[in-house]
Amino acid sequence: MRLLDSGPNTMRIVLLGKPGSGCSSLANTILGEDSFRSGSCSDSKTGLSLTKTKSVHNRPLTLIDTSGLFHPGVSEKERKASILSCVTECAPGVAAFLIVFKVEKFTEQENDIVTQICRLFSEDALEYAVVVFTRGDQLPDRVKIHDFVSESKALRELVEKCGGRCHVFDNRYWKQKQQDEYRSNQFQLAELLKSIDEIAMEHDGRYYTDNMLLKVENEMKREEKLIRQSGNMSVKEIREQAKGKVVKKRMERSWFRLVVRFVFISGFFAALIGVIVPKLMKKQ
Ligand SMILES: Nc1nc2c(ncn2[C@@H]2O[C@H](COP(=O)(O)OP(=O)(O)OP(=O)(O)O)[C@@H](O)[C@H]2O)c(=O)[nH]1
Ligand SMILES: [Mg+2]
Repeated sequence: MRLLDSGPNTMRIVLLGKPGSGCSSLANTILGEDSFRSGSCSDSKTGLSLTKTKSVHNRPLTLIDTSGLFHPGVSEKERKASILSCVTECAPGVAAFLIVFKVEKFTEQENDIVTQICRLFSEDALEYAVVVFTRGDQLPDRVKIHDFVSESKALRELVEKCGGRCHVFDNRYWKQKQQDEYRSNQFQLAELLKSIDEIAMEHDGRYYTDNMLLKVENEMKREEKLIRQSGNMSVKEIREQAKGKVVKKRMERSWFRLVVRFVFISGFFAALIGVIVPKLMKKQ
């Protein structure tokens, strides 16, 4: 675990959700500008995570939009690349995970996203997580998001694991100041930021990290050192190049490992056949 202020002086907030759940729109609502593309022209088709850093209510936030990470029907190679892209953006650690759902029935699919998040990071990630709903306009009148959550056992249990933190936005209809204070993105953003501060306080200012993130960070630091020696570049440019190099090297390593495994397994079966077949022939 490391302190929030170590490394780049920003709080990395990662948005994770089922395709189309509203991650990019929510990131735009939080930043107050259209930095991420949403809808049919979304950036998620590349499967790569995108980031934007901005001061929001005096907090330097880096939002990591991972739209595309959980897209079904992508090849193993594409999935690996999108996971690596997400991990390099999150390293060395994450201040908060926003698990994004629409206000609609919580099904096995939504549950599966949570399982995948815990597999990619770890169960401990939920201690740093906030459940955030989009399409708040679909909440019935006077119903608050905690009432909606309490109607589903699975959702209730998830929110409990996330320290009871859950908020609701409507990226389309709650932009302007509403008569109902609760149904307003400004109000919900202030509440969300309080939850993020709460997470930092609960962990004494330490952000979430794990072996994978630390390993990737170390690899990036090594790459950064080499890049720095090779020319005059800004810190940001060096970091971006290092991310690209780590992703490329890790992709190559994973293919190399796959080939070695294939050669090993085929060799094993060839040897097995070489031993068994002659023995069977002898018996006959
Ligand atoms: N009514 C309403 N529409 C929303 C809301 N949030 C997102 N949308 C719409 O839902 C669609 C998907 O939103 P995105 O922000 O692209 O969702 P995403 O999770 O980033 O989607 P992918 O990147 O394609 O996986 C877009 O057409 C948005 O305009 C919301 O709160 N209310
Ligand atoms: Mg998106």
